[in-house]
Amino acid sequence: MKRTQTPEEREREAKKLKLLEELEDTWLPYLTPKDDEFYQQWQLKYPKLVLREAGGVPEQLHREVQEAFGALHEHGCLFRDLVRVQGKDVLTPVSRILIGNPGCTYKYLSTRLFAVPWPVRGSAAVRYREAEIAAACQAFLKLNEYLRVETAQTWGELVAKDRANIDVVPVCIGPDFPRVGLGAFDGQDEADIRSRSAYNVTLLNFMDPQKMPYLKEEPYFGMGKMAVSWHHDENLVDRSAVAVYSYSCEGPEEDSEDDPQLEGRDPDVWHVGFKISWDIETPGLAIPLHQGDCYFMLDDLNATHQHCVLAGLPPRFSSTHRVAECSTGTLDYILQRCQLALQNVRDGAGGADVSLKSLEPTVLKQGEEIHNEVEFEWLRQFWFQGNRYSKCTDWWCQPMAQLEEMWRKMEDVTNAVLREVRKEGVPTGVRNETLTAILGPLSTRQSLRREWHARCQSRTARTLPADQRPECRPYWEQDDPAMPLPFDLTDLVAELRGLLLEAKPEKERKA
Ligand SMILES: O=C(O)CCC(=O)C(=O)O
Ligand SMILES: [Fe+2]
Repeated sequence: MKRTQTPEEREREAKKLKLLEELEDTWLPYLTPKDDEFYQQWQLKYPKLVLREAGGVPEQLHREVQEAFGALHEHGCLFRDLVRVQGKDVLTPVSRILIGNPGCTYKYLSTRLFAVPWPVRGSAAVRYREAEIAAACQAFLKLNEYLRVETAQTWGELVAKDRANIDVVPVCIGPDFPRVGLGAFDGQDEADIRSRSAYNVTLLNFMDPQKMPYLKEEPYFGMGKMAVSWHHDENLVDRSAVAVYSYSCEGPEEDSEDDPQLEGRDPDVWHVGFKISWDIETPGLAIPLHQGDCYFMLDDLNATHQHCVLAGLPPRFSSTHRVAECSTGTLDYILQRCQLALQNVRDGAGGADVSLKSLEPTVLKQGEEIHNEVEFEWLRQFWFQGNRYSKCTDWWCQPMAQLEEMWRKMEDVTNAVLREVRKEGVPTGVRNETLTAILGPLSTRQSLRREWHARCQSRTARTLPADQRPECRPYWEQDDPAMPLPFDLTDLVAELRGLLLEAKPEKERKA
């Protein structure tokens, strides 16, 4: 399988390796609540990280949320994702499900997750497979609302404290004076805070360490086994908050004999780790998370810092509420895009003989780009995840069928465009402009199809149970009479390149 790594990924990887080399075989220091400097460092270097212990959350909400986690787990609604990391396909150790606003999606590690809708007011009733699944989605909506309000309030208080500090603290005071940080929240008003706390999805995580014999060791600080490696959360609205509800299924007060002699974090207890990106001076933090604890990453914390999840002994769930950047990630958005593309089809004669309203290169190019977008960002992403979505709800069935139907029409459109460029007697200049406009999107289509096809065949993909196994869809055989164009576009792209070259004057061809 070909490994595709972006230049940024390569650069980051090199930087990381260099950092690890510099460390040689020493660990960087990190702090836990057992350390005297823990709270001071937290206030000084991690002021936008806020912990809300379980006691501060309503008892009834705990009960509903914890029952909801259990129900989704029992009904088999959580799945390990086959994500792409540094050009390789890997299964996440944690199982996940995305719940959120109807039609919303969230993309991470090249994987678009499709939200199982929670029952927001004012949108059509959702059919769930089981009453318990319906109740669970309702519970996470309630938790979302609670965390949204708590986030905005805590954030507001922090901004106010920051402002007060600036006003009170004389300028001559030393740089290490503990405070939130001079103007750390510059120019933020209530509206910013409100929109950056307006969580539209939650990504649920589950892992039972006992069933995961191989977990990676934390590489920089020696914090022990990780359930989730160091990362920034992706695909979020700039400076938006993330709120996490953590539910480790620990027995009643199992109170592990806290041996104060022992160095580092307790390996039986789940923790969240924090570090400042690219900083090897500031100690990292490992914050223990007990049943029902919540933490908040406010403002730019997620951008300036990285976090990881350190495994404990018991199974654990978490619900991570986010403001997904979904300007190109909602069902309404992609439906509108498809409608835009199909506006170029003249009403009437359908099928293989579609006729196009405009042959303008910009119009054709846009059409082919939308064709790629719906195929690779929606249809292939969806079917790559097997049949998992139907476990909870049939909500995505009709939209996916509709998108596929529109995509199928776009195959006819591409076919019609090709008919035009192959026509005898088209002036060279016109033909070249058309060829130049469509060659980019068509060769992208060709290489992405190849990549998705290979991803679906990967060894890891084939080990998955049948109902989760990636489906390469749409897919059709070379000689399928129902399809106007082949699945594999290698020959076609070569033909178009040839046509373009042919039409160029001798001089240019040599250059
Ligand atoms: O489970 C947690 O506490 C956080 C998980 C996390 O970092 C993530 O899902 O991005
Ligand atoms: Fe995260």
